[in-house]
Amino acid sequence: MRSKLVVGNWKMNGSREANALLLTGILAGLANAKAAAAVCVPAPYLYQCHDLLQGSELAWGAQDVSCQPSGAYTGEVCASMLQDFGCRYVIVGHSERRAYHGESSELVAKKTKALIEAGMTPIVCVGETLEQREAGQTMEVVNEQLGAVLDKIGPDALASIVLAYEPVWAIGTGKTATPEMAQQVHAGLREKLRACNAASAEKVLVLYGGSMKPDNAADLMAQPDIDGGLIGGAALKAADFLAIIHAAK
Ligand code: 3PY
Repeated sequence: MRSKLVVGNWKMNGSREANALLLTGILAGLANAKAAAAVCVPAPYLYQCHDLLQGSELAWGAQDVSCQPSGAYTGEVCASMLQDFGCRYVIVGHSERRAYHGESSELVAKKTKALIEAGMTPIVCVGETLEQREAGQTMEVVNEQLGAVLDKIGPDALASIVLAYEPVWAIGTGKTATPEMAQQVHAGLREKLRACNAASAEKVLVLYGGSMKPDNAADLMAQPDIDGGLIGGAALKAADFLAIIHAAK
């Protein structure tokens, strides 16, 4: 039986004042949650999470990382810096990075490896566009994205990742995959994980992302292969984020 995990992806939102309110609001409502919870915040606010959340039940992390260890890479942030600020999770391969920053599956795989080597948990995002879904290519696309990561990290490191299925057509659109549609893809992803390392595959958390909200979270997370959520807009309101966390049974 896998535990549940709910992670807020704040994207490029926040201010010191708003974050303090949001984080204290979340902390106030976490008691008796059955799911573990985390927030992935913009890099400048990692120090604030480090200050406010240390010793609490709410973990924190970042939304991207460089695949390089250090050096002349202007604007980049490397894994050891994220670790310095107590990051437990780091999102890699979010579709917004693949689409707006041209990130390839090979680059996402390198970032994943860098994070594992630095002792953090990568949250590896995969997902298909609407055109790809309509062309019947969903599994082909997500298996290619996942496959690049598995080839790079190898079977022994499989248990070190969290996977997130985020259909691109459900991100920021308010559209959500039905629980059955999402479960079908999650089950397919689990099969691919099993082919890599059967024992570790049962332990890997596979989150659903893409307009998960308080009113659909319970049904999505009741599916056998949906182990939690990667939450966009609803993670920016303490009440909504807490409702999702508490929807996990
Ligand atoms: C969304 O739900 O919009 C997301 O992109 C979560 O990562």
